Amino acid sequence: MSVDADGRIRSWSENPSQPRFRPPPGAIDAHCHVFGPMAEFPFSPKAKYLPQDAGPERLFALRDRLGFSRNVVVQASCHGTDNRATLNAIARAQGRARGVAVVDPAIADAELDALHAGGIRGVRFNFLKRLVDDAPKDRFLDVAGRIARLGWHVVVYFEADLLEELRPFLDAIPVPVVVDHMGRPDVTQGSDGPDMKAFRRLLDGRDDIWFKPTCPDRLSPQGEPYDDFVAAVRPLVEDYPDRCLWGTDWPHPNMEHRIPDDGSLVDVIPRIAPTEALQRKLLVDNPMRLYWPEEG
Ligand code: 0GY
Repeated sequence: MSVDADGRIRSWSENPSQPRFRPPPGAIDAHCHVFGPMAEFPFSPKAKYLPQDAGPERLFALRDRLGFSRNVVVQASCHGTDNRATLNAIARAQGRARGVAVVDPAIADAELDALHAGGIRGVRFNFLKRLVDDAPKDRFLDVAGRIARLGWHVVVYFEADLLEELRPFLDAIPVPVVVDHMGRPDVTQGSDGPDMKAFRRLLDGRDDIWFKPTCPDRLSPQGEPYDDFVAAVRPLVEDYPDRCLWGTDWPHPNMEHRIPDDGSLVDVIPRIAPTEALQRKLLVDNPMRLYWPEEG
């Protein structure tokens, strides 16, 4: 684990391997974050982890090294509802990034408009108790209703054991829903274990629920080369090819004890999306529909 003199942790590799897989032209890393830089964009007093700076320049260098064209920057919990670090990354990307914000549900419509002008296209609702203090469903539903006019969607992050309890809430969201890391199933159960079955029931209930078949590093007890993750997840991508998005999750919040190699993560892509047609949907067509619809 890498901790600096100020107790700030590093959860990303400084020298990731070069992947063997080359993403198709126009590929989008649709789940990544930035941390700070703290001197410009301080972390939230409620942050549950204190990372070292992982700013836009590092993100763009990784994008280029891995062969991606664009990023979707998802506001990380360590920045709370202050989206300036995310907006800064988008602004510096010269059109090659858009983002997902975390907002106080009481946010004014004019502030939502300003976020839209800054490249935000969705809001994230986080239900992980280790990351956030509270997750007020009623207020989340209120803000979900208010982003509909902007054409935004909701990104939700929860763990598999919360899915049944969240079903009424998820069903009531009046805009498209994207589920981070497939709601963290237990991949050791395989592709038709209880967690994947419950997740498929969610997807089958509405045709505008999307998912990210991401984070083998978080979900695979085996670790590299993530065979357990691939076996559980590939059928989901094959069966719902128009509703999946992929991302690195760089700089891998909270992964300081098991820092993933970004090159190895990219090499999982052709194993969960084995044809060029699937890879194009996962990496280009699907994220373009959500984040750059005007180019469609
Ligand atoms: C992820 C996962 C995690 C963290 C956050 O916003 C965050 O801090 O999302 C996690 O710790 O599982 O998607 O980045």
